[in-house]
Amino acid sequence: MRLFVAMELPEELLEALSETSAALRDSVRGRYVAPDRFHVTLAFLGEVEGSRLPALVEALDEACQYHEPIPLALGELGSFGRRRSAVLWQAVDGGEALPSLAADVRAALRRAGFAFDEKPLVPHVTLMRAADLAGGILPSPALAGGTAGTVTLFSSDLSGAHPVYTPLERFFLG
Ligand code: 2AM
Repeated sequence: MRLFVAMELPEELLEALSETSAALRDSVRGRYVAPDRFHVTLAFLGEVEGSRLPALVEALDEACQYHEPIPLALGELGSFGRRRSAVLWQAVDGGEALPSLAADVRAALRRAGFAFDEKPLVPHVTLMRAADLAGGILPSPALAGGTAGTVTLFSSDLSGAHPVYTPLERFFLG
């Protein structure tokens, strides 16, 4: 199965992200991410054998147990990739706590022998894919703050028209 580890977001952030996404609809063409799939990825593992799930859960449990819930604030819009086919996202600021949690999650994965995408963490919530940014001016994003207390192991099923993310296990902070 295809797996990734992410933070689910508090209601205040989800509402503001939905507002930003709605404002973008008027100015940017591309594929919108449905609000029920908004999350902040901490580590992307890709394909993992189902038989390795218990070891993975144990590693994540260990990484999360010493972390407290994290105050998060939404920031500016940013993008990855090409101007005419970009991943468009809104930044998430969790101070030192968020990179520290991600670093501990990644270290625990490494110790347990799980490979993951080693790109440096850029904390963000993806709002659009294949976004055409060549056209107009982007709207100002809606801002909000709130506390996130859950790290979730998700499976990602890409076989249908839209990705389906399924929470497999939740790890509560604090
Ligand atoms: P994103 O964080 O920019 O949205 C499931 O695919 C999630 O893992 C998405 O949130 C995706 O991008 C993130 N992700 C991180 N690295 C990835 C990679 N190398 N391939 C696919 N998805 C990746």
